[in-house]
Amino acid sequence: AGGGRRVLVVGAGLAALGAAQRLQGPGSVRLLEAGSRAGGRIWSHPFASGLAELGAHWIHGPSEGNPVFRLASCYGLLGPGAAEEENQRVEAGGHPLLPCVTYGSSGKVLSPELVSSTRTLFSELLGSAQAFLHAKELPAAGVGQYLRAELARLAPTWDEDEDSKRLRLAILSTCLKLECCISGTHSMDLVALGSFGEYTSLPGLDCTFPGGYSSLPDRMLAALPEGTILLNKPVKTIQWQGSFCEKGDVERIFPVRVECEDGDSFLADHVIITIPLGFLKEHHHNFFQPPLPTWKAEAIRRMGFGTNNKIFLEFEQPFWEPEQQLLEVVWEDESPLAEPSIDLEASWFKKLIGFVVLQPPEQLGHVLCGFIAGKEAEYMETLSDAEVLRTMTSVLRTLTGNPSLPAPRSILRSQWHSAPYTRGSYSYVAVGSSGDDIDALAQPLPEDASDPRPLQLLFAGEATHRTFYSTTHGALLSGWREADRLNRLPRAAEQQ
Ligand code: 6YU
Repeated sequence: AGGGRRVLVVGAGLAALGAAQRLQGPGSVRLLEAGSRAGGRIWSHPFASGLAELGAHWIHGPSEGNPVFRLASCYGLLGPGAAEEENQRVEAGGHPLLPCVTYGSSGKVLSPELVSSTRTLFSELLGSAQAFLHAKELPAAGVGQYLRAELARLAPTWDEDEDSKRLRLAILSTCLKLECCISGTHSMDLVALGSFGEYTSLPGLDCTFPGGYSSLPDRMLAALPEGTILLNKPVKTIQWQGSFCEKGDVERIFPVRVECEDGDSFLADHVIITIPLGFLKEHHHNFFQPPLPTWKAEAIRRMGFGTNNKIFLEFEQPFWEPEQQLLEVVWEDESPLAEPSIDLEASWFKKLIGFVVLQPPEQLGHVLCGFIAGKEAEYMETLSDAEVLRTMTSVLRTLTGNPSLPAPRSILRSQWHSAPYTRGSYSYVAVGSSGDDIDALAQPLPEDASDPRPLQLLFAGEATHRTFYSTTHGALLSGWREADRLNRLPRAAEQQ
């Protein structure tokens, strides 16, 4: 790359691919990816007779305002139902709406009326938790404390027998655990009440990719010039505010030098950093030279980044009915008003919220996808496949009341916390943090806009989108945002 700006992008997830796709003007773009594939937290993996999504599962809110939906439609990657206008108008509030059966730990299916009225109560409470966005005073710091205080106030007013009350509280416990999966956190107590209303849901009935979510990053990558991406290239350090030149060309000075773990190094005018917040939290002190300014380092520290994992189980034959698409799990002795167990070894599996039935079974086989968040999900990562499969078999036998329910034929699970270049699943606004920290994370460096070498470091990735954090569309928009920032840079300022 002789003339024009030289841009490096660290990572090859949706934010990075979006940035590369959008950059304009003369110059070169190169993606440095630590792993052996593009897509990052989008990862469709062969399983049973089809694919399992180890990372992102749905397009949340597939409608015209969702860039992932628009791009996937334009590439022809979605099924016929997804494009229907009727589907796009559904207000699902960011959740997939699936026909459900709820198993209780006594081995019986719980009353759908009780489950449905409890769910309605929980969504109303959750809605009220989102209303504190611009409030001057907060009744609690965390969403969890707020919800529990409301439940403690309401429970004595429930006009029903003790047994129904007990079951209602147990169902509410599952609702809270589901919320932990959605927010990617160990406990809703850790999620900031004051910012909870800032996350924005788009209209549309959540949909999946018939050919796997990975078909999207694959298509984006295929549209880039050959050689744009270097795989298995983990970046070790980024030196900025420097004056570097290539051997034999002392004329052209670059402000940034990126060094990889294998010793290779690359010089650039601009680097777009899309690495997950989990990695940044662990490594930013040594990763950037000079270190990040305190305001950015503090934003990284304050923001939340937790774990949501999936456990896929393949069965010879389904034990569920064909119309059931979500098998929910309720531990009948639990209550959100009681202290949760801290014995991970003895009760990690109780954090599992249930299983989504993968569709269509003719194509994918009889596969359940379990969801589990928090420390329990991280503990699960330390167990072997055989141990997890054994525990899941025993849980399902308890829930169905069938001690001879056949064990699953095979298992696959995600291990996002152990993944060295991710260290968790996605970001949330933690107690002590706010949307301002997301904006601080997104601020380019050097911070002085009149610096003669502007925009040396740019920051993208899901954790840098103030209203769509934790989603693929947030990631994509953040990549486009940073590319646009560079595209707007006056040409004169690009050359030193
Ligand atoms: C969505 C969904 N979904 C489930 C699970 C997970 C996530 N998401 P990337 O990590 O992709 O790329 C960075 C790259 O950088 C990566 O490849 C690294 O290897 C590389 N890298 C790191 N360090 C490096 C180094 N040193 N050198 C070089 N390279 C390096 N989103 O829309 N629908 O159903 C789900 C789900 C289990 C883990 C999800 C979902 C999140 C998305 O997957 C994620 O945001 C993007 O893919 C990230 O892209 P990126 O480019 O930023 O990073 C009120 C309120 C609530 C708030 N939450 C509500 C929304 C709920 C979110 N839904 C999640 C649910 C599921 C099931």
